[in-house]
Amino acid sequence: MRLSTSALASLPATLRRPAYDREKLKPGIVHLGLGAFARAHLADYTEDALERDFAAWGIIGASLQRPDQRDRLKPQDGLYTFLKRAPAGPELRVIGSVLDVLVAPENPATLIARMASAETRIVSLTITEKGYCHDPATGRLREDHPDILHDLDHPDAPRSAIGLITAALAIRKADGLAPFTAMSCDNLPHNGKVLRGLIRDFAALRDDTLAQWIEAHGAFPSTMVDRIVPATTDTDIAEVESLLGLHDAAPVIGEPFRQWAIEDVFTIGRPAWGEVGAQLVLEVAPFEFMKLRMLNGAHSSLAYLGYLAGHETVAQASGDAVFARFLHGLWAEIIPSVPAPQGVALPDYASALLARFQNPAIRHRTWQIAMDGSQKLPQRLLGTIRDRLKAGASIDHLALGVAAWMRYVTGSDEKGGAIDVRDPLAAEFAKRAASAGRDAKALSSALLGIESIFGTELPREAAFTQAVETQLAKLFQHGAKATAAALTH
Ligand code: NAI
Ligand code: CS2
Repeated sequence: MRLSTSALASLPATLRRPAYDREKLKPGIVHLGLGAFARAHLADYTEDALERDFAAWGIIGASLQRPDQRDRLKPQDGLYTFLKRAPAGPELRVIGSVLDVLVAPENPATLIARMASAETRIVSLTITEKGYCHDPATGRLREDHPDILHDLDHPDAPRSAIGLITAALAIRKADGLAPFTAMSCDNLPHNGKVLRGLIRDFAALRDDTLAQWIEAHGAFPSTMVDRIVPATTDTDIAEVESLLGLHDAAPVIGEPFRQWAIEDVFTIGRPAWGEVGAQLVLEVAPFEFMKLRMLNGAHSSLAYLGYLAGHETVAQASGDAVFARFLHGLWAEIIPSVPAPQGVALPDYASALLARFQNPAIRHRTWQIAMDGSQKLPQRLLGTIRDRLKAGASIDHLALGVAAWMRYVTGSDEKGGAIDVRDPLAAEFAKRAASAGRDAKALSSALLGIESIFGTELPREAAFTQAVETQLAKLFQHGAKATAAALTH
């Protein structure tokens, strides 16, 4: 039998399911990019908030690309299972806060109308770093981006999140409605400020008065989001079915840990997230720095080094003593660049991160984290490197993280096998790698020349370019594990 509203009654009484009258739940949030993370984080917090303070905060999800999420959730009335995997064992919860899923490419007007509706008070996003059509090094809108060019030509049928949000805000302005709050939940530094700039700049390309209205009345809270949520596999689906006793085509898997720091600026209210563990703060930056640099910087470095050393998952790579030691050395380089949030001891935070990475119940593939490095490196490693260079401090572990990315994007692993490199710039990497071969100087110089990743200043810093070139030469010569083992700290 399939998970559905009518099937809920067949579940064991102890199994957590919506503890509010879901038939009466009205929508209040549109979420763009309804992937695994949003359903294990935003929707989980919102489920708790609805149980605490029932109000019109149901979520209408939207995919801007494929219909698969909608096709899996619609037959289940939007219900799905969240399987929390702790070392002590699994914990199931059926989540009901997602009411429906729209597919933008099928009918952008329907999604825009939903966002423009007075019912919609928040539009949130997890569209991956590449979904913002921005330049990762500067955070500015890429006006030459194919989706942006398309949306300027087709303002009523946009395909980018930026175009869709702007089109909906234009209708709200014309209808005399307040703008919804646009809340990014992606791993970008000051994600609210970046989103505000992108929407304002895109609107200005269409209509200056709209841009000014958005700038004057819009709300774009920055957030720091954290929960490790690997992509769901067929094995996960089978395990959930055996635990639940029902078939769920769209479960999500995650760790028990969750954290959410949110700048408390909302135009028309928000769910009771603060009452269920989210931190409503004036300034998200300390939380962002800490998380993006210490968790995500380590995640990306470990993903490239671990993959090259033959580790399929983060748990396997961080469980390898050589890479656990590398992580300690990396955090020793990162921590001095992170202003600790009040009450947080960063060495303890690092120890907690290692335990989270080593959770054997979470099968987070190094290959998945390795994706889209061109969109991730600036905020995860390069900002820290700039700060360390300014301080005249060592960057050997950080440079090895960048060098491992370079080695990875050549598309050839240490056994000569092909690597399926997923990145908007994958073709560019392949072209530059083909001409450089295994020459560390040529390859590092070619990749450092990609301005949208490294900007113009950093590639002029000899301390940086030489450190990366040295580590890359060692990777070619000795491999990832021996190169990491040789680092001292
Ligand atoms: P996912 O692959 O399950 O979902 C990604 C969503 O983004 C999909 O709906 C996809 O259609 C959409 N998308 C991809 N490229 C897009 C584009 N160019 N334009 C518009 N939409 C696009 O991935 P998941 O796990 O949901 O992660 C999504 C984002 O959430 C991450 O990129 C990150 O920023 C954030 N996040 C993820 C965490 C995790 O552990 N998975 C943890 C913390 C943050
Ligand atoms: C990961 C993140 O895929 C990746 O790039 O580093 O999604 C990571 O799992 C989250 O940021 C953890 O909160």
